[in-house]
Amino acid sequence: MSTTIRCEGCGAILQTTDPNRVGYAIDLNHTYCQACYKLLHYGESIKHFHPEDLPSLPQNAIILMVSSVLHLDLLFSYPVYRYQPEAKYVYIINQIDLLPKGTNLSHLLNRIKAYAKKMHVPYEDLILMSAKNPYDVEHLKDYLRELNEPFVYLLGVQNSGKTTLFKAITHDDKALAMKKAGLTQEALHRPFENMTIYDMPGLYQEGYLHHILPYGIYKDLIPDQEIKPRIYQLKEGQALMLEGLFALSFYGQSINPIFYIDASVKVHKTQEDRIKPLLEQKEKHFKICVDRYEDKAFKIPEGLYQITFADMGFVHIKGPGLVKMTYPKGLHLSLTEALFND
Ligand SMILES: Nc1nc2c(ncn2[C@@H]2O[C@H](COP(=O)(O)OP(=O)(O)OP(=O)(O)O)[C@@H](O)[C@H]2O)c(=O)[nH]1
Ligand SMILES: [Mg+2]
Repeated sequence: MSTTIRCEGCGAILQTTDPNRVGYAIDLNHTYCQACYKLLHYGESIKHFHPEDLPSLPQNAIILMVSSVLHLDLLFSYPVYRYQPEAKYVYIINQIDLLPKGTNLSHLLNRIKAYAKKMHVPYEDLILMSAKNPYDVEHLKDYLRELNEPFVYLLGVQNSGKTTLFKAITHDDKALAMKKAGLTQEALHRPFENMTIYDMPGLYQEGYLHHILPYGIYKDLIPDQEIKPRIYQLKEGQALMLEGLFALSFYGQSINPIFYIDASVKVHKTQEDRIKPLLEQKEKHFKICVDRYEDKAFKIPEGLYQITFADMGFVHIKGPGLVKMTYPKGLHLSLTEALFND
């Protein structure tokens, strides 16, 4: 009889034959595959695998669609309900602890509800929470008890916090939850009372930082603590540079963009015509990763709008106006209404 031994960090089937394939370990008795071991102990990411397959889901399932507040512009872009139309879909808007204290959460919730309606997305509930807040996790457990279905699946984009939630609900202490995108390779499962909770591999989102940057760099650009909004005043001809990655410029007299990004991300003011030479210089830092920078103009209507740049954060801008973003080719950018008032 053959048994399958899995890595307890990422769920991959352990194998000792091919170091270039997922799940490689020197010894099948190890708790972790080599990739998870190196990530856990040395913070080193040796290879980026993107799990592709989504297993079929049973009808009597609760699907917790986990999204980070940083990924909300793409919240309803995966037609996941097609995988199992009979399941109950509950949207978990996770990592709300990243938003500044005092953020108008009811405004955020109403915006998301309006967005779901516009996109004709069916859902059972929308829950705003933080997987790192024990009080929120207890609430979620009560909620699951009430629904009382045998199978609960955590689905969503990579790095949205599925494994963090899985660990919090089931008290698993081995699964790895870190900023490495695509960490969970295959479904992990554990009991929670009379239910089974499945932590699924993350859905791959093209255009996020992991698309162009190595783990060692992008892990420091993604916020992990409460974001303090940064307000800038720009006059005609001025621009802002974010690290060597993004630049924001505009057409008009003045603009007061408010950035929601990690505290460690350096932002500095420059002149619009300095963007290109500065990016070329800065490129040294990201040289191996960024092939080419592109420009994109955003026409901002009247009102408060949000430009989201990959999974790094977003900026709020009051329209009307015309804003230009310069960014590494291939990174995801979007313009939406601001999800909350400043
Ligand atoms: N601040 C904050 N960070 C969180 C929260 N939930 C998860 N994180 C962090 O987000 C990162 C990714 O979390 P994971 O749980 O590994 O994400 P995942 O969805 O399982 O990712 P994949 O396995 O790649 O699909 C980790 O650094 C977590 O500590 C949260 O509610 N608040
Ligand atoms: Mg995971």
